[in-house]
Amino acid sequence: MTRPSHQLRAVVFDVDGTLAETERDGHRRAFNLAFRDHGLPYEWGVTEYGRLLAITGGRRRLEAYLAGRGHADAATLARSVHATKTTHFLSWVHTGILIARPGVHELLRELRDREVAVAVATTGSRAWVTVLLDRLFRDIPFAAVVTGDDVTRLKPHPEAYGQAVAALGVVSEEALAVEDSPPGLQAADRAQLPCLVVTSAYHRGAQFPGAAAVLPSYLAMDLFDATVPTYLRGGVTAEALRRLHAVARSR
Ligand code: XBP
Ligand code: MG
Repeated sequence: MTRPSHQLRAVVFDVDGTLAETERDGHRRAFNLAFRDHGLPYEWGVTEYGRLLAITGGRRRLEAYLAGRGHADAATLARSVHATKTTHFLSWVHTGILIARPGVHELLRELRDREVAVAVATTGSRAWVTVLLDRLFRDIPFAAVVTGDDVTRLKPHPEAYGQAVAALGVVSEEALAVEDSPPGLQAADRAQLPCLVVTSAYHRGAQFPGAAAVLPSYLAMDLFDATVPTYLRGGVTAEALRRLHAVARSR
């Protein structure tokens, strides 16, 4: 039996900035503690870290920065500092101080209840990603979790999305991505997944060409914004995603 073509069967979520606001006060501070632990005279400020986010993947970000500061052993040093950073970040994940973005847990539950599969495609490290998902969304069965450790090329390369779609057993036309950043949108786009962008703090002013829609939050909007379709103004619900996917596929 053939199944109805191009119905929404899976939603693939990014993690950092999309499921939780992790960057400014989470990853950035963990990097700074790791610099201190390794006796390195660096401290990334809020604005500087925002610029550095253009380099995806914490270890790559560190390596590029350290190479730019003249460290001949930048790759080895980055590996070691990043391991320390991960330990700090993971300890915060365990304490439960990181919270989900408002409205996202309700959306995940709705998708689960409608039997729309949910998955993750992130450049973050597996060591903390799986713990964070378990802490924040224990009742959500993620059908696939693709992390930065599972791919050879990080976003904006589409590899993570390609792996997630393959693991879900769907075709890209049956899936939708949710992202917060320009490299994330590019990755989804290059994997041929329509993408809803829910901007995070660091990417509010960015351009998102090709996004199916761009919203500041998962919650209902209290301002009239003619650029947002009516069916999304009541918040990002499972039904709104189904409609957004249908519209995006028909373009
Ligand atoms: C997130 C990243 C990650 C995090 C840090 O981007 O690039 O590197 O900043 O996590 P996206 P790690 O949301 O597009 O996946 O240090 O574990 O890499
Ligand atoms: Mg992100």
